[in-house]
Amino acid sequence: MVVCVAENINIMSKTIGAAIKERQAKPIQDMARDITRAGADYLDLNIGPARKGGDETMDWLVKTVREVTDLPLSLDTSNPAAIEAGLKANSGVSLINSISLQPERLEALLPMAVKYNADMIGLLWSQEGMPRDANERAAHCVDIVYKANEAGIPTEKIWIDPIATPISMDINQVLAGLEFMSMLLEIAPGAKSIVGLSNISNGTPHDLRHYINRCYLIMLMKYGIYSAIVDGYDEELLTIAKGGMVEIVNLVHGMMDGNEPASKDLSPKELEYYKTARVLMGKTLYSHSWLTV
Ligand code: THG
Repeated sequence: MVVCVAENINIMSKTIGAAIKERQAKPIQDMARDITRAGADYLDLNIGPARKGGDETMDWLVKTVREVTDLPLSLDTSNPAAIEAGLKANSGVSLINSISLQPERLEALLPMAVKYNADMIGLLWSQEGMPRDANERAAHCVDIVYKANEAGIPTEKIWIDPIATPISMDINQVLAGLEFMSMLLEIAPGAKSIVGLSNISNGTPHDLRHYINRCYLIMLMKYGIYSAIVDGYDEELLTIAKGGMVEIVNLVHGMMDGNEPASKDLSPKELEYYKTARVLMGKTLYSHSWLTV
């Protein structure tokens, strides 16, 4: 079972963005109810950089969502004051999204995680920017767990995020994320993990994005991924996360073990996952038409 953090309440969305700016509760509450019913485990509340008035915005958003759901909340903004406003306003469980290795983030946010007894996402992003490979991710991971422990946060409350990037940009980063996941248990025993699945399919034609997200989730599950940031409206993805579609999961995991299925024997659904897994494993070059070739 993979813990599903729904990404849908975010300021980049046209309807939700406008509703947040105009303090219209209804579209947000309707969505929060829908996603709760669909089986999400957490709601990510993403208000972006929120430089001006972010604290008021997060306070309002948390209270608005709280009226219709008891789900734990992931507070997603780069404004630390807005994170704290969310932690104060939330009567339930909070996850800080996120704390990177940038000194000012560590300094501002680690004490908040302790004070409000919140879990934290440890984002493997440093002063030098994006990690280049699995080894750099491993080094950052050790660093952030050490610093968080030192501040009084137990490893069990740290959700490590290796940072997923679009497959249309660089397959090697996708592979590095997977390789890192295969190492995490040894690097940081007891730490949790989280990956933003939709990051991978950013830049992929809209109606095809779900194929990539679902297949990448299955691949991460091979290494025991703890949670994923997901589209809460993607039923098939939630089914996979909750332990369903076992045959498809076994097919993809078998491919990762080097078992090449006879593609002429595959059903259309299996073929869809087979082709997508080949792209995500770096065996077929990504192109927008990967499903039809
Ligand atoms: N790790 C962590 N936090 C994260 C991410 C991560 N927060 C932000 C992001 N990545 C996860 N959230 C989203 C939210 C929306 C989309 C992708 C990731 C998205 N939206 C559609 C689009 O832009 O085309 C549609 C927007 C809409 O209309 O709703 O792709 O990796 N820790």
